[in-house]
Amino acid sequence: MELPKAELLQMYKRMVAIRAFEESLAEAVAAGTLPGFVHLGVGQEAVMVGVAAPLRPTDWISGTHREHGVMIARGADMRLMRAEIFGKVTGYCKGKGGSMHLAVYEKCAPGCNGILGPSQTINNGIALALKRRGKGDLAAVLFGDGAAHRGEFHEALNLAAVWKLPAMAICVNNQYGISGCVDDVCAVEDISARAAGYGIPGLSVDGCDVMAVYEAVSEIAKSIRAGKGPTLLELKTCRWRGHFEGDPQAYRTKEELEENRRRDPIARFAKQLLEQGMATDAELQKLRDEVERELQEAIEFTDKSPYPPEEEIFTDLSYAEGRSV
Ligand SMILES: Cc1ncc(C[n+]2csc(CCOP(=O)(O)OP(=O)(O)O)c2C)c(N)n1
Ligand SMILES: [Mg+2]
Repeated sequence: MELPKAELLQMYKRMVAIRAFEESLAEAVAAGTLPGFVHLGVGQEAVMVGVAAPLRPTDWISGTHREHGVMIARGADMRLMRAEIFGKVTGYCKGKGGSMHLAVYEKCAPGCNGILGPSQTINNGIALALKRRGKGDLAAVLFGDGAAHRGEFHEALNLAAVWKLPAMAICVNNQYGISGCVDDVCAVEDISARAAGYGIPGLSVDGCDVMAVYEAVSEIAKSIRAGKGPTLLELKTCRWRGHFEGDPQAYRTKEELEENRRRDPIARFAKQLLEQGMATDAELQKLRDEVERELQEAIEFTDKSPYPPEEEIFTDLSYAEGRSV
């Protein structure tokens, strides 16, 4: 698929930004300055950018506990993202969402979700609202391979299929649900094969190849906008870090981790851009430098920002108040 150079470079920059942002969070956890559970999507950048880039700004994208990157892929401001994750009042949710409930409504990204399963049923609600609005927008939801074994996965797919909802169900198969390897808990080779049980198309794609993801999502979006209902897309990828920061990963070998790094989606995309003459080394370096500067600004912005005042502890806690698609 041929895309304009500016779009390709923006995709590269966003992949680099996601990794830099996530790695800076890992450093903060290690330094003890970021408390709580943080699940990072390092290694999964092609999923986030490949899904977000071909969709319209008015399409909705939601995720689970590992999807900060999707919001960066949608163009969210890293300063407000980082401030939110650090619980600062300047964050996207005034510091009350944190990592696992981060939401960026202005980018139609209703957020992460710490409970496995409901993100798909919530997404059906968004898709139903979009269908009724009738402007051809769709709702995409990312969830893990582990979540694909939950009841909500099946219930949500069935309802979306029966009601022909404009819902794109995207299973991010990073091969693990915490410490359980997918091969030990799943009897099918491709999770996308489950789509057949609901009479909808299913497709598995290399989730480390951003262009392959882009193409698959573009095609599925066309089918959904033509009123054909949902598709189940499985993106096979790998997470480079532990399930959460601090996870000793005793359940996998060093060799496996090294093999994952060989599938590096960012290095692969850079190679494609260089080989196809779409970018020079100097252009890619410039983008990496810009990301570094923007990240430093985000760190300074967060450090200088205050925590929410105590008297606001009970405000802004309603999920739905004042919100609609
Ligand atoms: C309903 C529910 N059960 C259990 C958990 C605990 N839990 C958090 S993440 C996780 C594994 C998730 O695996 P997967 O869906 O593959 O996503 P990944 O962490 O690989 O991104 C589990 C079991 C939870 N959050 N919600
Ligand atoms: Mg997983």
